[in-house]
This record gives sequence, C-alpha cells and structure tokens, in this order.
Amino acid sequence: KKIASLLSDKRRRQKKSFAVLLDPDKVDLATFPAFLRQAATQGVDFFFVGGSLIMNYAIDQLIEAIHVHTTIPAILFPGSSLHIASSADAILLLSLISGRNPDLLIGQHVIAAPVLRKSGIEVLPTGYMLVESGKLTTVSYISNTLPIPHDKPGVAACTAMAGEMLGLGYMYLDAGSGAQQPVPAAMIAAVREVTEVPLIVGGGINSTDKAYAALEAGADVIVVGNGIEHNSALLPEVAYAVKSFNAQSEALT
Ligand code: 1GP
Repeated sequence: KKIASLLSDKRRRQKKSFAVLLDPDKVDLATFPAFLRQAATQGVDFFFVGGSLIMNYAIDQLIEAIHVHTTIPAILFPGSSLHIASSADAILLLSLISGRNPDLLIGQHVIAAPVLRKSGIEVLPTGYMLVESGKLTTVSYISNTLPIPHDKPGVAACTAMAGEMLGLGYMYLDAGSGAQQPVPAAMIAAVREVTEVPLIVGGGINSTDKAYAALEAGADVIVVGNGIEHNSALLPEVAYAVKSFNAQSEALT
C-alpha cells in the first residue's frame, strides 16, 4: 500500500502534496512528454487521471506516458466504473457522500469491485464531497446530486465525520472542475477540525493565492486541473507555493 502509507506519513508530518488533474480529453499527446518532464522537475507529487466524462478514451495511453517519463504515481479519479485502468498506481474509490444517489454511493463500486480486486491496483477509499461553486458543474449535472451549499461548512463537517466513521480513509472536497469559486477556506477548516484522514481539495484553484489559501485552511493535497490547462505557468507557481509552505511549516516546528 505505497500511496496510502505515503499519504498518511505526510499527514502525520503535516506535509502538503500537489496533485495535477489530467483530463484524458484535454491532453495533447504530442507535447505531453515535455509537460511530464517539467512536472517531475517541479516536484508534482501525484497525477490524478480522469473526470466525469471521457470522450476520447485514452486513459491507458496517458498512464503509460506518465510511467515512461516520470516516477510520479498515476492515480485514477474515476467518473464511473468504466474508468478503470489496471496500469494505474492507485484509484480514488470515490463514494459521493455529499449526494443521495445510491449508484454513486455504492452501486458503481459493486460493479467495479471484482475488476479492482483482480487488477491488484491500490484502492484509496475516499469520501467525495461536491461543493456548490457558483455554477452548475459537469460533475454535479452528471452525478444528479445537489452539492453542499458553499456557506454551510457545518454540513461538510458532519458529512466528513460520518464518512470517517464509516471507515473512509480519505476526504475529497471538490468544487468541480473549472469551478467559479474554489471550496471556501472556512469549509476546509471545518472538515479539517473534525477529521483525521488526509484531506484532498480541488476545483477552481487557478492561482497561487487560492492554492495557498486551501493549504493554510488545512488541505493535505491540492488538486489543480483547468488552471494549468489554461496557463501552463501555474504548474511551477503552485509547485513553488506547496514547497515553500512545507519549508515554512518545517521552520516553525
Ligand atoms: C476537479 O478537483 C478537480 O475535480 C480539479 O478542478 O480543473 O478546476 O482545477 P480544476
């Protein structure tokens, strides 16, 4: 359980991680190797591969390229049980605990379980919480669920607590890809306060300020996708923010 122990070790030492979300539809395979090498030099910790909808099914190709050009783990971020590739290093087995759609709480998991067992892929059981972000995101539409209102940190905190009590090992607060507003700091802090498990935060983090705010509020892993697709300079900037945050917290202890 390589990734699990890496994440719990970092959580214990209060070290933050930077994950880059790769949408298989948006990756240009021609320029991908150069991008991957840059990500490796900058110290990206994880690649999340996936999304709600994948039209060009290139997950395997993407993961293969990640493995050829870097040693960065490729973690599946599946939109459904169709989005499984056994070449991945791990999978975020997402249970959409902010919603009340049984298919995404347990149904898809039942379908995926034997495939996952056979693949031997590392499973990271994750409580996935969608947060209202100002507009209807693809994930909210596709999942047919209501996101948590952005001004209700208490709802997120109770949801995360329940998820942790049920045994989920990770929490993911997501404003959705391309969100107008990221997950509010108050909500991140509220979840952090009541849970022990590593907390992943993403959606709409498109500046170093937003990245820093999420880290400061208590995110263990920040996820950036869209922001980097639109502005490639954001990758080194956020990587630097995470590194300096880690260096700073080290200096304080
Ligand atoms: C979405 O958390 C991820 O599920 C990342 O979102 O693409 O807005 O960075 P962005």
